[in-house]
Amino acid sequence: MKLYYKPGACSLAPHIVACEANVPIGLVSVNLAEKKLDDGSDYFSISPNGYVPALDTGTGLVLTEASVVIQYIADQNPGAGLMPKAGEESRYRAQQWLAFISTEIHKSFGAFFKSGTPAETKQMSRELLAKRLSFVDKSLTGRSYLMGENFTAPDAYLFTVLSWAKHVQLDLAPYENLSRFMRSVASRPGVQQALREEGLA
Ligand SMILES: N[C@@H](CCC(=O)N[C@@H](CS)C(=O)NCC(=O)O)C(=O)O
Repeated sequence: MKLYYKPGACSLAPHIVACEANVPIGLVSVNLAEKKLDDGSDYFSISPNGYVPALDTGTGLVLTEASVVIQYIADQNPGAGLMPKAGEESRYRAQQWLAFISTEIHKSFGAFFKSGTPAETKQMSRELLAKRLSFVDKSLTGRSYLMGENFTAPDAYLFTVLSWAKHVQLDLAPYENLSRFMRSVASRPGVQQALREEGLA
């Protein structure tokens, strides 16, 4: 399998899942500004929308969308317990978290990274993020991770998108549970491995 990535982007989430689940993947760096790979080839031919992550599963299937790529990788080693089995109630809860992180948190950060975003749009995103982060903070009361005491795939995604907070002057300190969560996830060996492999640690 090959994961198309940019250091620290949302592709870090499936990368963490691969490291945590001991699923071997090759990493292919993408120049997102030019939509090119290191060999000069056109990234649009891999990912039609030109964004990361994309996963070449090696079976002729190329998947995009972080929330789906994450699940595909986790399902390669079910024993690692990063995604509950399909059909179980907990699978839907994990998918609910993935969808929430994708649409309510990941997308809200987009406004800060696109050049030319009007100040009012940024302010609206900031206010929405504050509401959604309060909800996640509350959800983490009395539990180490989103799904309970065990680290699962949604935690990798949440950690990844919240690691962008420092780039947009969003202070996580008032969210005590989230701050604890970030420290705890950052200290995991699989997470450290992914960060090292992306040149971030
Ligand atoms: N809908 C996609 C969005 C992925 C996305 O926003 N990727 C960003 C990096 S975090 C990217 O590649 N941006 C460059 C671009 O869109 O041109 C997903 O959920 O995976």
